[in-house]
Amino acid sequence: MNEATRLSMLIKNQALALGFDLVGISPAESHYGEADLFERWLGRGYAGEMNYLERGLLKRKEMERILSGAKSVVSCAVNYNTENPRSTEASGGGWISRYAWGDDYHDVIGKMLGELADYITGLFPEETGVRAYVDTGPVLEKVHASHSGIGWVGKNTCLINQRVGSWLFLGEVITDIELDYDSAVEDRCGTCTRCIDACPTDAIVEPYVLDARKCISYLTIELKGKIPVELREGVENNVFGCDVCQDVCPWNREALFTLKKSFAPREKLLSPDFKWLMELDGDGFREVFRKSPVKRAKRRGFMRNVLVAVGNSGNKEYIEYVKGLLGDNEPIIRAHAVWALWRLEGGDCLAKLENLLEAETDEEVLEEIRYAFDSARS
Ligand code: B12
Ligand code: SF4
Ligand code: SF4
Repeated sequence: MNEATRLSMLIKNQALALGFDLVGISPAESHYGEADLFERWLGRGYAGEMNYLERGLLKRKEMERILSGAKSVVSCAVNYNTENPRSTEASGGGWISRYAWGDDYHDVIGKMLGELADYITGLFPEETGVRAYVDTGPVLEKVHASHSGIGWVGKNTCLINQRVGSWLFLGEVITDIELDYDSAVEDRCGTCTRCIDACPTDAIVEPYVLDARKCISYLTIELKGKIPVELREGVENNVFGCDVCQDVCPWNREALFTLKKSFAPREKLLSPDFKWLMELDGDGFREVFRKSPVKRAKRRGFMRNVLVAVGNSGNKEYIEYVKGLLGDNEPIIRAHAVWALWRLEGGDCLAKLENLLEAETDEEVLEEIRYAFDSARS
């Protein structure tokens, strides 16, 4: 057995021992054709406000800029699927996407990758270059994972493993040591188009290409300001992320379940009750979403999403709760409360909105009030 083969075996065994479900290795090549497609994607404006993607373009294209002498990428994946209903089966309440039901994967997987990186450096007496990333690094993670044979990138743009499905978190250790490389697996989407057909906002604009600006995941997690009014209806009941294009994927029909306790759902986050969500104040939000990926949206972003979903619910029982948020300290929450109230009450809320006009000074909230009046007139 040559040295690269021996080291690759050791590293893969260690990754599995640390709890990764899948591991594969690919060369740290600079110019995969995909990097050019990524640039074209940016050029079309599909990244919306995610400016960090463009900022990291050169690093994404040339790994040498991340780690001098980079030779290999050890791609790892952890399954986060649990035995709970899909978004397409659940009824009532909001929807927090599956990946956010348990602990924040950045913490859980970051720690595992750190241990793998330490193991790799410990294999050599002399200094070895390693960089470990999960999600936030300037790395095209799906591209590297697919070249390392742990799955293919499907038409929904998620990495899918034939055996495990696509409920996977990805992470990688980049290193300057020479290893044995795995080969890519074939694309098994075939003629299927379920994800494209099911996407509520038509965000998959062509097979394998996502316009993030339309994607509910982007609108409810990444976007900082107001959700564009014309896209709010499409958000349906999603209050953080979206699972639809994975829930309908045949490769997830018999997806395996995770053994990681960290990703077990926190009870109240499964189809969460809207009344409960609308009552969360700053302390309540911090308490419920401690160590959860949802904390990223902050209360103001999360409550914005909740109000859009409540506005879409058509359920008049929520009116009093929405009214309670019309006086919130955060303008973005007041703005979306106006919209939700208009959706639930229609013309009946105009007198209330008229009263608000007198005290409101924030332009974004005023814009929503004017929108309700204009819609009532037309
Ligand atoms: C930005 C980002 C997003 C954006 C953009 C999503 C996207 N499809 O890339 C938004 C906010 C929408 C998002 C959503 C989600 N994300 Co995200 N996201 C990222 C992030 C940080 C960067 C990905 C990226 O570079 N996107 C840019 C585009 C260009 O990449 P791409 O889709 O791979 O682009 C390829 C295609 O467009 C193709 N292409 C372009 N033009 C053409 C033309 C033709 C003809 C063809 C064939 C191909 C083609 O080539 C491009 C390059 O390969 C990664 C982490 C990372 N560092 O990689 C996580 C990551 C991709 N996300 C992840 C997850 C879990 C999610 C969500 C499931 C979360 C949720 N439940 O809401 C959703 C899934 C939505 C979806 N259908 O993809 C996981 C994916 C795991 C997996 N199994 O694939 C990652 C890897 C994070 C992680 N470390 O685990 N995400
Ligand atoms: S995550 Fe939801 S909105 Fe985004 S592409 Fe998939 S189905 Fe469409
Ligand atoms: S739903 Fe069909 S087309 Fe979409 S990713 Fe899954 S197999 Fe591929």
